[in-house]
Order: sequence, then C-alpha cells, then structure tokens
Amino acid sequence: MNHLKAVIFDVDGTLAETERDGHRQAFNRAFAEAGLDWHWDEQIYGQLLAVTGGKERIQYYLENFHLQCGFAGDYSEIIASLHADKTRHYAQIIEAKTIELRPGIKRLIGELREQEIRLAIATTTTAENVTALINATLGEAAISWFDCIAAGDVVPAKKPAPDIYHYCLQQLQLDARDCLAIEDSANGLLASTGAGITTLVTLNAYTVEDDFTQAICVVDQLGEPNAPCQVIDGSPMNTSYITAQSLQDLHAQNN
Ligand code: XBP
Ligand code: MG
Repeated sequence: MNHLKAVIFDVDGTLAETERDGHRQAFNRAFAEAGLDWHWDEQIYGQLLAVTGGKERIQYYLENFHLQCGFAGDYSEIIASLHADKTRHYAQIIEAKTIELRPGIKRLIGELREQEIRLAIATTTTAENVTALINATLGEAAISWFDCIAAGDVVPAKKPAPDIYHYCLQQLQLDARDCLAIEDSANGLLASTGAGITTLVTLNAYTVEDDFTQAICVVDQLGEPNAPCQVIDGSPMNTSYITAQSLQDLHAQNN
C-alpha cells in the first residue's frame, strides 16, 4: 500500500476565495487603466472561469464578446501587457490582506507539517501570485514549506490538462499514488485525476454546479473543530472536519 507522502494544493478557490474579489477586480482595474470599457461582473466572470489562465481568459473574452474592439491582427502582445498590469493589481489586492485563507487551510497545513507529509502547489495562476498570497496569509517563511510551486506557464497546457500535476510529481520525485490533491473546480479535478492523483474537492460558489464525479470526496469546505464541514459526495468520514488523518484515510481508499 502506498502511504500518503505529499498533499498537492490548488490555489485559487482552494487555498482562498481569490477569484471574485481578487482576480476579477484586478482584471477590471487593468482594463480601466488601459482605457477599455470592459467590465467583468460576477456573473460574466463565472462564465469566463471555464477558461483557465488569465491571458487565455482575456483572449477568449476578446474573441467571443468583443471582436469589434479594434485590435487588429495578432493581439498577443496587448493581452500579455494587460495581464502583466492585472497581476500588478492582484498583488496590491492580496497585499491589502482583505482575502483570507479558506477555513481549515492553515490548520491542515500545520497538521501535515507535524506529520512530515510534504506540501506542494499545482496552480494555473502565476508563481508571483502564489508567493503574494502565501506571504500575506501565512508569512514570508511559509513559501519554503512547499517542496514545489508548480504554477502558470511552466507547462505548455494549463488545467484541465494534467501537465501541471505531472510537472509537480516530477519535481517532488513522487508517484501519483503517493499523493493526494485538493481542488475546487471541474477543470482542476480533471487535471489532478488526469495525472492519476486521488483528489478531495472543496467546492465554492463558482464551482458548486461543476461535475465532481471523479473526486474521492466532495465537501463544502475543510471545516474547523467548531465549524463542521458538510460532505456533499463521497464516503462519510469519522470526523466533522478534514484533518491530516482524514486525508490519509481517503488516500488509503484509493491507493
Ligand atoms: C485559477 C485560474 C487562474 C486565475 C487567474 O487557478 O484559472 O487563471 O483565475 O490567475 P487555480 P492568472 O489552478 O489555482 O484554480 O491571471 O494568473 O492566470
Ligand atoms: Mg482552483
């Protein structure tokens, strides 16, 4: 039997609810700064989240909502410039510390560290966004707790492709069967299970309607001792919140 050796965390929607009040606001500030009358409200952003990657999301928006915007020919440079501005705005939003970690994340990371289960990150966002979020929520020493930060353009194909998880496993020098992933979206679940990794889903408002059939368990959040989680799908657990032991038990069901 493969014992759980590492937990691989997704970032946006999993570590923290960064999409509605973080990334979405940063995109809108970059558009306004560029003099564009584009505004992504919560509803349209929920649709655009089907496309992972900020640059890819802008391109999709251009090609499906704004073809008449006057950008001629190859606008990859314009998109790259807009995305760089967006990332700058995102860092400012995160540094303002208005976005906190989701319930149970800080506690679970502490438990995993105590049990010497390795930590890693596999995300579509940029490594600089990961560092900004970890610094703002766990302190500047915390980024070193993660043996691998697999992020953004380090792989050719973003989630739902499994590339980012394959890259993470390679960096960890571990097999998929040694690991468990925590994700929040259908795209993320397709990526992690596509790499053969048992996956727990902590859904959120943007992903509540997603298909999580491949998850070992779906909960509304990790929970805390005084704030139980709700099991949406999967085997009931012998605890009211997700602990390092819960992850080892879920992992053992599949590996
Ligand atoms: C979610 C994403 C990212 C963010 C925006 O990443 O799809 O693209 O929405 O970040 P995760 P960027 O895999 O952590 O759920 O603009 O940096 O792409
Ligand atoms: Mg996510």
